Amino acid sequence: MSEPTPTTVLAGTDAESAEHFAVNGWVLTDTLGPEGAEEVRRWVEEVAEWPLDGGDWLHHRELTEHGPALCRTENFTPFHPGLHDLLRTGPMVEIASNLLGEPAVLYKEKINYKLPGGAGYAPHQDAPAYPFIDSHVSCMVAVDDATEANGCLEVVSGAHHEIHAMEDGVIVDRVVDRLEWRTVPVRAGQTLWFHSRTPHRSGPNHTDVPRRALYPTYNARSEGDLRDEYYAEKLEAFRSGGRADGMVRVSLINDFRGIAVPEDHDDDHLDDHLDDHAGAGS
Ligand SMILES: O=C(O)CCC(=O)C(=O)O
Repeated sequence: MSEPTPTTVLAGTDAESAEHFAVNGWVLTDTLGPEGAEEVRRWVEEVAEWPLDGGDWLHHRELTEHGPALCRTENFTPFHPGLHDLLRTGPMVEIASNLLGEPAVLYKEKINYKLPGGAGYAPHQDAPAYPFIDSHVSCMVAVDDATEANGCLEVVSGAHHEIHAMEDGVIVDRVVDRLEWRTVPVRAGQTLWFHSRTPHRSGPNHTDVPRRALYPTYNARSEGDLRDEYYAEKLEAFRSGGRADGMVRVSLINDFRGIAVPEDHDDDHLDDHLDDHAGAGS
């Protein structure tokens, strides 16, 4: 098979997609189209308006040069019927099932907002952050066009058969340097599927518009429907406190480069606080 370009868009439900995924550890599909993307954009805006402490969803904020900004929401499908049906039934589950080779079930879901000035993610594999199950397939459903300037994903092809050397959940520099990273711009409505061992990373959003994306993760139903267990474990881990390095704790690994909003944050001292973490979000 010849090396695919990042813009090759496959159906997702056919054998060619499954083979592309098996060989490369990622595949690009056109699941929503522009009209679907518009509807999902509205839904994501509704979720972003939910109160910070008003329910069982999890909102996370980061400190950007523009002040505190929403960076992630998790556990939202129980509270939003449209997003529930999109991520837990229909074509998304069919594609996940095709890529896993057996019926899939939703393991977890998040929205990454990456608002203007929002931080990127260090090189990592998701698998160490996903307890109970060996193999997952995740995807980035682009709500806005994801470009190099606003922090689209970069992936490594064919490197999803092992867990690479890591420190603190992040792939060590000597391995990062020898991997071949490939930037994958994704248009709004397209979906980039990737294996939970596919190395990936992303830069910050240098533009003045959001780069929002949904990230559902699926596992083979035969391994169990463990979504409730996943969130129970995560909440338990989060109760033990935030990250010692002053970054936002959004994951069971320390891949996110966003700066935590201090409890006593006031905008007058924003620059001082950002200076203390200079370079962290890049
Ligand atoms: O949204 C991004 O830029 C990267 C997200 C990511 O790698 C993650 O959430 O694990």
